[in-house]
Amino acid sequence: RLSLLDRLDEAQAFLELFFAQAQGATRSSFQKRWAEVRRALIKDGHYDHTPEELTYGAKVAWRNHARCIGRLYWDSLIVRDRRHVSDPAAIFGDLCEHLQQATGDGRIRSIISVYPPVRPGVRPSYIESPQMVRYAGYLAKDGHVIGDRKAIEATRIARSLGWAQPEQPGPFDHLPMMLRDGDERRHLFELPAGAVREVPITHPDHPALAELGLRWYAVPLVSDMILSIGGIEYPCAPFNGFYMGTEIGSRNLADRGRYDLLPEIARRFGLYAGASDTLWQDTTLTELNRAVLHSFKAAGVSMIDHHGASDQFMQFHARESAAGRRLSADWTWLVPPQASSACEVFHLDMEDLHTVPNFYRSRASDG
Ligand code: NRG
Repeated sequence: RLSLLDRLDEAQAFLELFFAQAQGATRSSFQKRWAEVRRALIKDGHYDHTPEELTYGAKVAWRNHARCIGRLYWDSLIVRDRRHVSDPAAIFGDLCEHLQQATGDGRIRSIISVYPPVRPGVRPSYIESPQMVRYAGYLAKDGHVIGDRKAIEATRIARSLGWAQPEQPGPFDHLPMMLRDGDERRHLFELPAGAVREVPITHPDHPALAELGLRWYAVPLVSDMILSIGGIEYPCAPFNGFYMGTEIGSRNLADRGRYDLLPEIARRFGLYAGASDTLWQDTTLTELNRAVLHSFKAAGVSMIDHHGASDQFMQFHARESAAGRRLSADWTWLVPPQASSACEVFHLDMEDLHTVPNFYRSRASDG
């Protein structure tokens, strides 16, 4: 992606940033490291980050990511340096440990695992699945869908690669994780039983919701983004934080292209009214969001509501300004899909500055 000149520029800028924040760093320690990195880049087109550089780079990539509303605690990211783990089976095994560590007892920890970077002439393994945990989607001949509509294609591919789908397809079947090795060969791995913490969705006042048997997994572990630090790209650097309720309540379970549950839930709650100006969809969305927040809280699994997330983001914004940094933010991604104008972020001017270090996608995007 980057030319040698761009790579040199990014490396220098990153090292300047790193040494400026590193305690007790002197101009001469930067000069020494930069001379070394510059030589390596010119000679081999590559340099290796020290563990400290990698840790700081991953944190700053999060701090810079314009589409994330949850950046206030960027400095508390736990960075697992896994650059010595390279084959798909070993990566998958290691990621199972990441998931377990992140899930804990429900108080979710924000973690990133970093596997080998791209080197000149050598492409490392990477993960094709957008997240470690995904639910399958099945399209019946009559057009009826079971599960996540967005995963219909991935489910078909998994099956064609030998995944034995459950005899009785259900709405929340775990898809196997799909990795590619350096030769672009696909490898499938099934998540071990018990590895995935899930939360059954119930409503505080409407027992009818539990009858639908809805659930969602606790930890969003995003696995298809490329981490870019100082001109070096890490195509396999899966990370997790925790959910904002609307991701599940307003999108995953509600979008027409996902579980499309609004009509069904509205009917069960007696909210369905046909005419759009009764705002039955708005009311149903609110109730579904209440249910998601209530269920995660009852299960003791970390989750933030969108008002809390908006407030945290404003705090992040204030801290960044105080540190003399310009805010890079993407309004279309940051503004919650629920009660948008009641959230302060709706009223904030934003611009995506595409700052590096950062995370980006080379493949189709996932919300
Ligand atoms: N909307 C997606 C997940 C995207 C990332 N969300 C996070 N990330 N909260 C979904 O599965 O609904 N994170 O790292 O916490």
